[in-house]
Formats: sequence, C-alpha cells, structure tokens
Amino acid sequence: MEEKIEEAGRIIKKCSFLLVITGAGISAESGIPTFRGRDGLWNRYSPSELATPQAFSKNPHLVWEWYEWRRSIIKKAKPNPGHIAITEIEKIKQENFKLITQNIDGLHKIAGSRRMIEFHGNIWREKCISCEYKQDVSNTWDEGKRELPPQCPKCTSILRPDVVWFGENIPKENIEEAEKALSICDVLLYVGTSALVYPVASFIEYAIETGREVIEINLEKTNLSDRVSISIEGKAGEILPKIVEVIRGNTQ
Ligand code: BJW
Ligand code: ZN
Repeated sequence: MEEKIEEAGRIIKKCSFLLVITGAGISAESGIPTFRGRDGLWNRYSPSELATPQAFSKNPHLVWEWYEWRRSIIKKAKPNPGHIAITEIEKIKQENFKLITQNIDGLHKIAGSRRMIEFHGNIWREKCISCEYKQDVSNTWDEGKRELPPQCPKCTSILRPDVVWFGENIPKENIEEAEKALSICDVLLYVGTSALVYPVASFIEYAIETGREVIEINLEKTNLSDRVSISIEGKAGEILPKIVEVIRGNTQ
C-alpha cells in the first residue's frame, strides 16, 4: 500500500497535466451517503423513481422531498481531508490541473477547488422547467419553509433541482471542458467513484485505452481496477493527504 502511494505521488508530481475525477466516495467521510455499495442510497430508493425526468414529471413533490432531505444532510457537511488534499494538489499543479466532480454537494468548491467542473450540476441551484429562470439558494435555503414543488417567480411553471438525471444530456459546456482536459492529460486520478455511470465512466476507459497513467483510489475494487496503472484500496481522506506528502517530498 505505502509503495503504491509513493508511486502515485511520484507520477502525479512529474506529470504534465493531471485530470482528477471524483465521485460520491470522496464525500462519504463528510457524512454524505453514496449511491451504490452497502450503505448506498440506491439500496433504499429507486433511481428510476427519483433521478429521472420521468420521475419528476410523475411526482415532483416526492422528488423534491428527496432533494430537500439530501440538502439537510449536505448543509451540515464539511469538506474532509480528501477534498482538502485535492486543493493542495491543484495549488502544486496550477494550470496543469482539472477536476471533474460527479458530486452535486458543492464540497470541493467550499474546500477551495477552482479549476473544476461540477459535471452533474449542483444541489443548491434550481431551474425552471419551462423558462430560462435559474436561482442559487445556497445562502437562502431554509428547510421546510417552502411549498413543494417551488413555483417559478418568472412564469407559472415549477422549479427543479439543477442536476443531471439519468437519460438527460450533460450540459454542453461541461462535456467540452471535460473532453479538452481528457485530451491533454497524461495522468488521470479517479477517487471514490464506482465508475459505472456514463459518460464519466467512458472518460476513464478512454484514458486507459489511450495509454495514460490511470490511478484509482477506492474503498474497494471496481470493474476497472485490474486495468489501471495503480489501484489503491482505502479511504480517500486517508490516502490523498499521504499522496500530497509524497508530492511535496516530505517522506523519506
Ligand atoms: C470510497 C469511500 C471512501 C465509498 N473513500 N472511496 C452508455 C452505456 C450504458 C448506459 C449509458 C451509456 N451512456 C449513457 C447511459 C445512461 C446513463 C448511465 O450511465 N447508466 C448507467 C447506470 C448504466 N447515463 C446517463 O443517462 C447520463 N446522460 C447521458 O449520458 O446523456 C446522453 C444520453 C442520454 C440518453 C441516453 C443515452 C445517452 C446522465 C447520468 C446522470 C447521473 N445522475 C446521478 C444523479 C445526479 C444528481 C443527484 O446526485 O441526485 O449522478 S446518478 C448518481 O450516479 C449521481 C452520481 O454522480 C453518479 C455516479 O455515482 P458515483 O459518484 O460513482 O457514486 P457511487 O455510489 O456509485 O460510488 C461511490 C464509490 O465510492 C464506491 O465505489 C465506493 O466503494 C467508494 N467509496 N466511500 C474512497 N471513504
Ligand atoms: Zn419559469
């Protein structure tokens, strides 16, 4: 394990462009549930009843209640050492760095990440299903203080969370920015994702198939573990700070 961490740190230190991809696992140590796995949300809830546009059309109240419950958890959560370590790596790599997060919790931004794409949106943004209206409620949200679903203040329609559900297209600018980073990276580090959801899973597959150095950090093996350069099993919040130490040269 320690050897793998050393090797990962050395690869990241000398690479010319690092792409980091994160998933729900990086926020698990902040107390935010993941989707898949033993304690995952999808064991208790059905993705097709909560995370699709069809589910929202059928029962917007139910879908909103689920997002309001998740907001109540996320509101209390703080970035953990894994998020912080990624900001440290960005400070070292500067413009030779990009982070694609699948998470909608906003914790990377709070931790200080800047060269970042929130690929599946952000739970604190809301958008109208009929007009162009969007709003950010991160500072104004007050649990239970609104009727659900919330009304659009500009038209007669309703608002939805500004996140990407199954079957929906990823915003064009997110795809373009991600593909640019993917095309120039020589190292891809992915952390806390089951790598099962497309198109993000295809970015990792592409990096493997085109011979980039690919490093995985996950609590357990994934479908791709056997195909990557280095697969490190463990908690993101424990492994990533050790990698930062190696990059800084603070290990003997
Ligand atoms: C730790 C840890 C610790 C725990 N330390 N590790 C090609 C093939 C097949 C299907 C498709 C395809 N292309 C598109 C599809 C359909 C679909 C898809 O991928 N389906 C698959 C499930 C098969 N994709 C889409 O629909 C996407 N749209 C799209 O491609 O548009 C074009 C298109 C349209 C229509 C048809 C075809 C193409 C959109 C996907 C949107 C995903 N949305 C969600 C919800 C977002 C909002 C919300 O949060 O509510 O995004 S679903 C959910 O999964 C969420 C996540 O971002 C995403 C990924 O999950 P993630 O982050 O990997 O979490 P987990 O829980 O799966 O894994 C956590 C991992 O952490 C585990 O491995 C743990 O072991 C680990 N871990 N603690 C380190 N401390
Ligand atoms: Zn509207």
